[in-house]
Amino acid sequence: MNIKQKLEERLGSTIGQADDKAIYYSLLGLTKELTKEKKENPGTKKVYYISAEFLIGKLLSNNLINLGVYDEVKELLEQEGKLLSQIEEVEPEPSLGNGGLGRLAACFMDSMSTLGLCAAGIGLNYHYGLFRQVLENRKQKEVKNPWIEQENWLVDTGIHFTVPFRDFQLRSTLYDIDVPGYESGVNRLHLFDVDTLDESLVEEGISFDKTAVAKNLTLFLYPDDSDKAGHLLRIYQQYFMVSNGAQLILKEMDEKGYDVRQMHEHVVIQINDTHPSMVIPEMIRLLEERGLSFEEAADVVSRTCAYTNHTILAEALEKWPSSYLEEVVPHLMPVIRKLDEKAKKAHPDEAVAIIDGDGRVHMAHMDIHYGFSVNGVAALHTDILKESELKAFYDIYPEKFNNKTNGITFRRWLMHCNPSLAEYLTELIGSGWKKDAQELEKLLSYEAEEAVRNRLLEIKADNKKKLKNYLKETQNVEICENSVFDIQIKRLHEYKRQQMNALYIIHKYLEIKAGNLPKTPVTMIFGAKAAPAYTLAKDIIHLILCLRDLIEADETVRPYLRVVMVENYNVTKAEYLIPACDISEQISLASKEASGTGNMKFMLNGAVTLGTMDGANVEICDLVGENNIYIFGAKSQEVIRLYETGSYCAKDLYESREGIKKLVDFIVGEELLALGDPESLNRLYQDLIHKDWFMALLDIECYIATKERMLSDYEDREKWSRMMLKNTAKAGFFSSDRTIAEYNRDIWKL
Ligand code: Z57
Repeated sequence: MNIKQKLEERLGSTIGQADDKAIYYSLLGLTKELTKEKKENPGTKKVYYISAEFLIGKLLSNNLINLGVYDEVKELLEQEGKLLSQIEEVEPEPSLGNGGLGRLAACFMDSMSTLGLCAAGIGLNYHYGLFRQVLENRKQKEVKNPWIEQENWLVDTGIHFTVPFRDFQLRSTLYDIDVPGYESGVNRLHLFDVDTLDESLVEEGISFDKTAVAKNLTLFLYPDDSDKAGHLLRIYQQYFMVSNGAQLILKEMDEKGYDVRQMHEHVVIQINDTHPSMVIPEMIRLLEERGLSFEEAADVVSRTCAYTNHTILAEALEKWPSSYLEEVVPHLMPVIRKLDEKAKKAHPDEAVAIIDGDGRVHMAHMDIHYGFSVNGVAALHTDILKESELKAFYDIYPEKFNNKTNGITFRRWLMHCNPSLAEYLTELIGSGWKKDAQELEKLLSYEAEEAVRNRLLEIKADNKKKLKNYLKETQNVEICENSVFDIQIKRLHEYKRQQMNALYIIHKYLEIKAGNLPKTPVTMIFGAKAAPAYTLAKDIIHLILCLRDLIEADETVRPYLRVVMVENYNVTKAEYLIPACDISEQISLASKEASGTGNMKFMLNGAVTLGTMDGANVEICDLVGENNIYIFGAKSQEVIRLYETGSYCAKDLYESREGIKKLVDFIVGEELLALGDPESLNRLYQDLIHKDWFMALLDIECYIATKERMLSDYEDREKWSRMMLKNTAKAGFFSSDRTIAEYNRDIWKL
C-alpha cells in the first residue's frame, strides 16, 4: 500500500472529503506506524540524556521530514486541496521546557538519532507543561497548557517502577515518544509519569494543592528559568525522574546481560544542568543494594556520569538545604554525606565542598567531583567557568573541563520553518548541506551575484508576509510587511535586557515626535514569558505593552514605529518569526548568556545579529567577521571586573547623561502613567536608577547608536543582502549534528 492508500484507509474517506482534524489524526497514526518500521539505533554503549526539560515542539512535520516522506505527503495533500501547514495547526504544542535548555535537549535528540548513536532521553511527562501566557490589561496571566489528547505521540510501554519517598512510594508508568533520525534509525524519549496523577487538582490558572504530591507530581513544569529556586515539589520531581531513570538503565543492562560493575563501558549518563544531579547518589544507592561496596559503586558511577553546565547566574545553581532532602528523600542523605566526606578529605577547600557550612547541598559540586566530564555550552562560557566561576574545580580537575558549543537542528530550523530558503539553497549548492552543514559555505561563491542576492531578499520578503498573515489570523494584529522586522524572542529576564530594548523604543518614539523620521518604518517584535513570581520581569512586559498602546494610539508615530508582543511565545511561533527577521536582538549583558541558541537560528535564516560579545555571539562574530554583525557594549572581562569591584553605579549614569535620564524618566512620565499601572512602572523606574543589576544603562548609548547605524545600512539593499548571505553560509558550524559529534568524540565515545 502506498501512503495515499494508507492514509485514506485510516480516514475512511478520500483526503478531499476529510476535514483538517481528521487528516491530522490519521497522519499522526500513520507517522507512528512508519516510525515503528524503522530500526532502533544499535550499540553496545548507550548514552542517556537526562533532563527535566525537552522542548520538542510540534512533531508531525519534523517526523515526516526525518522519515523521508515530507514532500510526498505535502504534495498528496495539495492535490486534494489541503495545506500541510493548515493541518499542523490542529496539533497541540507540548510545552515540556522553559526555553533554551529544553530546546537544546530536543535538538540533541534529533541529532543523536540522525547520527545513528545509541541514545535515549529521560524526562518527565508533565500534563500541563509550562503555562500558556495570556496578555490581558497589558499584563501576563498564566493558564494551563493541556497537550495530551486522546490520540497523541505517547506510547504506553507498560513499564512501571516504584519510587520510594520518606512518607510513601509512587508507582510510575513509562511513556515513550519515538524520535526518528533524518534518514537514519530511531531512538526514544522516555517520559515518566505518576499513576496517581489527578488533573482535577488544578482549579484556576495554574494554582493547585502543592502538598498532594501523589496527585500533582507531573502536573506542571517548574516555570522558573535560570532563577528563583523551586522547593519541595521540585525535589520530588527531580528524584522521581532520576530514580526512574536509574532503574530503567539498570533494567536495560540486565536485559543485555551486562555486569553493573562494568557500567561505564556500556552507559554514559549526560546530566543536563543540575536538575538531574541526584542520579549520582541514587545510582550509587541502587548499586549498593545490588551488593557493591560504597567505594565500588561511587567509582563506577563517577566513570559513567558527565555534567553540562548552562549558566553562571548564581541564583540558578541549585543548592538544596539538607533538611529539605531529609524530608523528601532521607535515604539519599547517607550517600550524599559519604560523597561529601570523601571529597572534603581529598580537597579541604570550602569553595569545593558538596555540603557547605549552612548544610546546603551544592548539586553542581557533586556533579564535578563525581562525574568524569564538565562542559560549558559556548567557548566564552567555558572560559569563564574555568577562569572564574569554577576556577577552584578547574585547578583540581583540569582534565575534566571541556567546551561543547551549542547547536540547533537544521531539520526544524531551516528545512521545516523556511522551506523556500532550503529549496533555493539546494538549487544553488545541492543537497549535501542537509547531511553536512559545513557545505553551506558553498554559498559564499555566490556573494557577487546580484540575482542570487535578490532572490534571498525576495524569500525574506515572502517570509515577512507569511508572518504578517499569521499574526493577523492568530492574534488579530496588523503589521506592515515593508517595515524592518527587529525581533527579540526569548524568556523575559533582566540579564537578557528586554528593558534596554524598551528604552530604545522610547528613544525612537521621541525622535519621531521630534520629526526625525526613519526612511523605512520599524516593527519591534517581542515574544517572552516571565516566570510567574518574577516581579520585575512582569514589569518589563507591562512597560513594553504600554509603549505598544501609546504608539498605536498616536497617528503621528504609528506609520513609522510599531511594537508587537507575540502572545504565548513558543516553538511554533518561533518557526514563523525567525525566517521573517531582519535584525536579531542578542543583547544580554556580556558574560551572562551562557550560549544562546536563538542567535544561531536567526543567523541561519539570514537575519543580521545586533549583539554583545556574549555566549555564542562571540563565535558568530568570529565566523562571519566584524563587517557582517553589529557588536556593541561592554566586554565580559569589563563586566566581571565591575561586579568584583562593585563599582557600577546606575545612578551616576542617570544623573550625568542627559540622554539617558530622558529615556528612563519617560517610564514614569505622564504619557505612560495615563496607560499603565503606576506601581509597576515606578518599581521598574526605581530599579533602573538604584540597582540596574544587569547594567542596561551602561550599554544603552552604544546600543542606540549601533542600532541606528544598522537601520541606515538596511537601506543599502546590496550591502544588507551580502550580510544575509554571509550569515547563512557561515551557520554550518552551529548544526547540532556537529555539537553531538563532538560530545560523542570527546565524552561519550560510543
Ligand atoms: C536555560 O534555558 C538555560 C540555562 C539554565 O541554567 C536554565 Br535553568 C535554563 C539556557 C541558557 O540561559 C542559554 O544561554 C543556553 O543557550 C541554553 O541554556 C542551552 O545551553
